[in-house]
Amino acid sequence: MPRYVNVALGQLGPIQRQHSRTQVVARLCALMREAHAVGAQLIVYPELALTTFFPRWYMQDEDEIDSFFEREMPSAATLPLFELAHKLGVGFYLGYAELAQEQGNKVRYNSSILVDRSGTIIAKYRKVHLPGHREHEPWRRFQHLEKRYFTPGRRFDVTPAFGGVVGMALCNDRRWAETYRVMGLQGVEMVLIGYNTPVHNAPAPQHDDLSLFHNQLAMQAGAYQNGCWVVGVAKAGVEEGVDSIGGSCIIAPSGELVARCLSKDDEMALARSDLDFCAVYQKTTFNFDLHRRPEAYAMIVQRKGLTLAADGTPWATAE
Ligand code: ING
Repeated sequence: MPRYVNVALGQLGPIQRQHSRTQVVARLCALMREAHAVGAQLIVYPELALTTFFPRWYMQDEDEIDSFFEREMPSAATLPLFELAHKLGVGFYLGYAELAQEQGNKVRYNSSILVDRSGTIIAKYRKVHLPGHREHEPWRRFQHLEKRYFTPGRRFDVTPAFGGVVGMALCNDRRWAETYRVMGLQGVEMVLIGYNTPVHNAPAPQHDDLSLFHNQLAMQAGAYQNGCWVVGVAKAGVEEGVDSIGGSCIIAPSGELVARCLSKDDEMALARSDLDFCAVYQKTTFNFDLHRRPEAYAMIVQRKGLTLAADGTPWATAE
């Protein structure tokens, strides 16, 4: 009997600064009801899905920054989503800005949670790859201050859920092969990834026309090279004057797209994902036990970047 998961894309259109959490949660609930109506057991929402993408602004006031973060999950504003999940039997992935307390200190993370079909949080992830910059860079049309506002996470875990093995990542994580491989080495069968991706990438504007292509390429590669399903969900459209891509999609272990959102607004799309389809790749082409050669990969963990050798060359010196 195939292990089907009916998974829905819960794409959001723009969230403007004045939109309240209550208004956004109502939109998330509407998407969940739509997903439930077509048989979904899981719906995936974007990164930072409760507020506008605030790292686009340089802020110095601590209270203003903290106003975009959640101190508790669920809170009074987000509880209706958990209650609906319980009522309908639809689990969800939700990205949000987390204000954590660690040894009495405030720590800010770019986080996501996995909630099961009873409405219970069963996993939390904290974004490992924080893109952008730390200091105010006025030359940019808009900032991308994730390195300023968030502390990076340090691990990619997987969770037994929805009849299979589920992993989580956030936005920029999807561009790095290591993200999928670390979870692939834990037997992941479905990776859930919310994102906010501006069309314009200030350091490399020549990439702007390729932003949707790169979005899909990265996730298709991750899916195929690890024999897993990948579900990518956008917060799309023009938020506070900044246009972000849509392109939410569900990708099979073959690397093929099986479902996609077509708009840049709130939109639900569905795919019936057979988790047993992972084996067609994980037990053959990407049978890690049979084919991988870790003894040749040491540099991947030993080096952060192009560690220049004494003579200025980055390449490994032959033994
Ligand atoms: N956003 C973007 C992302 O990785 C980015 C940042 C855009 C990096 C384009 C490089 C190129 O999709 C987030 N939130 O990570």
